[in-house]
Amino acid sequence: MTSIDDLGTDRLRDHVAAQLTRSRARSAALTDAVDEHDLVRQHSKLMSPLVWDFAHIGNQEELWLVRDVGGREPVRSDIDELYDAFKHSRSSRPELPLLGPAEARRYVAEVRDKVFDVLETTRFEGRRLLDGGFAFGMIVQHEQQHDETMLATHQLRVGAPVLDAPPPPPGSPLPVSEVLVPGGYFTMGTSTEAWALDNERPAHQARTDPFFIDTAPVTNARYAAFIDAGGYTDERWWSEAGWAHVQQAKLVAPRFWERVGAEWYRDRFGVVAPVVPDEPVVHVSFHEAEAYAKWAGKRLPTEVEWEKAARFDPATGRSRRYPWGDEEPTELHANLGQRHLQPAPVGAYPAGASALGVHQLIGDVWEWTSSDFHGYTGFEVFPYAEYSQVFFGPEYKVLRGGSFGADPAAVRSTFRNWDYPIRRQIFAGFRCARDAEAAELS
Ligand code: AVJ
Ligand code: FE
Repeated sequence: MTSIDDLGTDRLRDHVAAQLTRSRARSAALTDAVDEHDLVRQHSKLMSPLVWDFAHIGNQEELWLVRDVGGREPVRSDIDELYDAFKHSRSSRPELPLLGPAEARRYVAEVRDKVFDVLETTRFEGRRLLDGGFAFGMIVQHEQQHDETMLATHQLRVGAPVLDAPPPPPGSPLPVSEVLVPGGYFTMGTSTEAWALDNERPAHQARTDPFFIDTAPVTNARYAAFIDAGGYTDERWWSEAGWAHVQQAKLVAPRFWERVGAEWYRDRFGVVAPVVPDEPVVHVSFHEAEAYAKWAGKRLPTEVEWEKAARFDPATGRSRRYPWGDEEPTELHANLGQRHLQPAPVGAYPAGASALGVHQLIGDVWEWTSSDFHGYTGFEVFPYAEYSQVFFGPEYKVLRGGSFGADPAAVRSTFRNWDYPIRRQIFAGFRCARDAEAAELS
């Protein structure tokens, strides 16, 4: 498809239905893969039990699509409080009187039945919530975001592997390791993308100085060189907060890495194997990313720089929807949607490169930026403050680009993710940038 704005009502309805169905198949696969005990137990204090995510997906869908858009009676108003993410911390959720697996499955199916009924009769107009099918798009993205969270829970789960996927395409060396991004203004954010969330809006002019950005995310081989150079025990590379954290948490390597003799191994969804040198490093915190960059004589990009490298086309001066152009991602453009259960090696997606020649910006690993999470000038809460506004502030860092576990419906070049700088259970890596010296500007 091209853009949601170009679809007629019937085709938009079909598109929504297909996205809802595709998302539910993923949620079902992630929850059907384990037994009932694994669904209700806590695999990590950082995560909810899988059965909480699953019923929460259904509850959000009920709140927005059955009750608000559809104006229907509640399916179950008695459970709203249990599945309100602001009422109970993740670590306390296993203690709650949650719906059991069978009950949760019945509940989400009943909600979905009603949603298809609402979808049949909804015209996509008259309310901002309905423009371009936004409310449905928001719920599709919400389900996919929780599916990525459930995938991270699977990564933390101990036991025999239950997930499987083919390997990603092979890599190939890139001709250059960094490219120059010209200074000046470009269009950042969006006011037109129908399913863009509030924090991506509005489109605005943003300026950068000229800078260099790496053509690929930092690889395991490069990251291992930082470890071997004593990076984790050298205070020079760390911010004050990063240094305090690395010592207190006794960090020595990315999460899920273990040294066996002279070699690094990693545990990925229960499969232990040697770390592959040319894959992007994953499961590092912002602090580790920042320390690596300093050690390498570089820095993290700001999110303005990241988006400019991803979207700016110097030939036309306009910003693209995706690095490769305006078309939706295909399997040739990016490693998304859990098609592969790992980041792809550097150079695996030549068709996904940006106009400036930057690779793998979308998919593979979320990329830490140096930016705090704030609303753009002109930001307006829509449709609820608890999606992004309540998280604005210096305690969260912005991540960009999506991971192998992020669905195409939930990733765009304008999409903004955020997390605490110490978090490592998400599928996060990074790439480096640096200022351009006057002598480098021809
Ligand atoms: C955008 C990934 C930070 O999972 O906390 C899910 C998305 N918001 N339910 C999160 C979200 C409400 C959010 N992130
Ligand atoms: Fe949620």
